[in-house]
Amino acid sequence: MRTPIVIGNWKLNGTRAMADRLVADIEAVRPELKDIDIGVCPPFVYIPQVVAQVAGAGLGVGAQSCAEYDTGAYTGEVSAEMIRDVGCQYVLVGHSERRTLFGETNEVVGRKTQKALAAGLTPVVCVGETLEERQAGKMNAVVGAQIEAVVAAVGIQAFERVIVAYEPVWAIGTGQTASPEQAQAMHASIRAQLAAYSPAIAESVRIQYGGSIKPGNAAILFAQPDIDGGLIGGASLTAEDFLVICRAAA
Ligand code: 3PY
Repeated sequence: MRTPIVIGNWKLNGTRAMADRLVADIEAVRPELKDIDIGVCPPFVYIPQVVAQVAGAGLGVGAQSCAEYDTGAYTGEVSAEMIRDVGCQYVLVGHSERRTLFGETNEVVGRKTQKALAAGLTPVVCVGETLEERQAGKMNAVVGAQIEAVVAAVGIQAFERVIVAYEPVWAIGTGQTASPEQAQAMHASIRAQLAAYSPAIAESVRIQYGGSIKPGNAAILFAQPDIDGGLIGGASLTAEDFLVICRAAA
């Protein structure tokens, strides 16, 4: 049995006060949600305060990206080691906004996954196709190549410590969500791809769905057999919505 995991991706949003309130509200309900893992990914600058706040509360903290380098003259970058050093457990890697707006290729995502694992973090590797790719029937090939690049970089065994997040690009920040059937089909396809390397790892790897998950559609998505929770964007910014989504995964 895979433990569902719900992670809030705050993106470029928040203030110290907002982080404080949101985390306090999630923590207050955490004891009722013992059967799932929950994490939040604030912007870098708020990570230390959130880590201090959640100490011992069973809430994981992650960063939204990490550098593909360890150290050196890379202005503006933050390494996986640093992220681990301030107490994070997770790091998102290859979110579609990183791929499309910041030019992260499959190879870069592979290297970042490698750095995250080496630092002792759990990488949440995001994959997904654009609308054009889906309309051209290329979605399985595109997502398959994204997964393949990570397998090539870290090896299949490392997937014991990797979480995959399937986030169709056309469903991110658009209000459009993949239907439960579309999402399930892609999750099953990712699992089948991994099973060709190791059936045991394919069975145990957690695959989250992401892309406009809301309180109203979370339960039906999470009810699909190969969907193990969600990576939540806008709806993770208010405790009310985020907690409805967490409850749907429990
Ligand atoms: C979204 O739901 O918009 C996301 O990008 C989650 O990462």
